[in-house]
Amino acid sequence: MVTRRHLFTRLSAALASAVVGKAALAALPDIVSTDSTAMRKPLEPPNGRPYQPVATLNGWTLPWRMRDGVKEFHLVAEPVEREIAPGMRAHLWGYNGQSPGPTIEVVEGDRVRLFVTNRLPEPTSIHWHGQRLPNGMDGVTGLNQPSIQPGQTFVYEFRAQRAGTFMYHPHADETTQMAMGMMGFWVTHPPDPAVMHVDRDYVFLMNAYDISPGSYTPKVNTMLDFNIWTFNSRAYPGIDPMVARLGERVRIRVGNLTMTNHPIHLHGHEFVVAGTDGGWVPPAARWPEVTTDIAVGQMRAIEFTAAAPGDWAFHCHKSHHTMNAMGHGVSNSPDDSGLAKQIAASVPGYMSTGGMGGMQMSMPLPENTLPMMTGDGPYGNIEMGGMFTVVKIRADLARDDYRDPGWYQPPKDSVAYLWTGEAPPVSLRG
Ligand SMILES: [Cu+2]
Repeated sequence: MVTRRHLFTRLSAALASAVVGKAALAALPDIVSTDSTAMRKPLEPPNGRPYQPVATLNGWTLPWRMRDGVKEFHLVAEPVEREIAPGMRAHLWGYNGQSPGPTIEVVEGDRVRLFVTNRLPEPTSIHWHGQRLPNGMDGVTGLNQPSIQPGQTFVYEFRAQRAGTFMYHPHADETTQMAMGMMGFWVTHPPDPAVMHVDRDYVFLMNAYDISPGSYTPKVNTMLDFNIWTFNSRAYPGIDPMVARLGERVRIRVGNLTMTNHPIHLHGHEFVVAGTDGGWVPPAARWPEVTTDIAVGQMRAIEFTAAAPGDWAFHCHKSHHTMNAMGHGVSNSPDDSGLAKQIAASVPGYMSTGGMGGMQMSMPLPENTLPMMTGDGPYGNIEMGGMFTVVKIRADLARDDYRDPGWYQPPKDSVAYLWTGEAPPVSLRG
């Protein structure tokens, strides 16, 4: 484990060769870093204009330093270790200790200065996806700037011109660097906190990895056949629940930096798409949905009123995206003929994907490998992995409480039940 002191020592050495001028070097903000996967409480702004902070699933917001009216952030691109879910860790690249990097939160009109230090073994750059900014701050290697060499620190500076939902990611060796987990969320809040006000504002990025069972490092040349589908580099049951008090207005902002689209589905409620990559959707132009497709490179902000108490599933509706590694590359024959058993007798390790519900926990798995369908619920195995979590709506929740309230206790006689009467006679038609 690298200690903080070591990090600082390494940083000092790296900075000796940095491209920024001496005055800027002396002014570099401290590096704030974490190795935690726990969701931090929304960061109330200690200075600057007020806003309502967001909650990052299994993540956090990067503190800034206010200097002469400019919000200064320090991002460090570096190798990190991320727990994907209990039982599996991955060797990724990210920012400030984790993948994804910390969320950046500013207010429309803020002057922002971002110091980006490269501690990766290869050049990088950083692109502020969706922002209006000077062309030279857009971060495309070769087009807008030279790449940030290992050890160098670059400075980006612009005014946050439009409230909305944004992302940051490299525009250098992209397939490798995003396949390794380099990305982060950015929220620009409206200047008036009463505008587009919600009670809870959750954010996360969708990302995907190809990590062979028994290994730790993503295969970066994979283009399509990923086997770990994640929200903020976490797979269910490692993903935080999104909790809300009954009646609250809830916003969930999602960015997609995988290589495919994800139809995101909420149970028990209708929502509207209140924001896209380009800003807020005018209220008259919104329509109700229970699923919305989020294409590659897109951001969506959905909103709904937490109208019904309970534990409501929230997930990608591509069913192989709610499965972990074991679901990929095995035969896909649902076995109702006993064939799988016959094959298994002669082919060691053969499994069919059909009919496997409920037996996941008992199967032997390679080291550092998540079961395909998992998650212990109040009624048994939830049989979900990957891009799945739970919206937990409770009447008795404090307004600032983001902790997991445990499983829902439904009112008596409100749960589907086993029918135990007589079977009716079979009637044939025609
Ligand atoms: Cu999906």
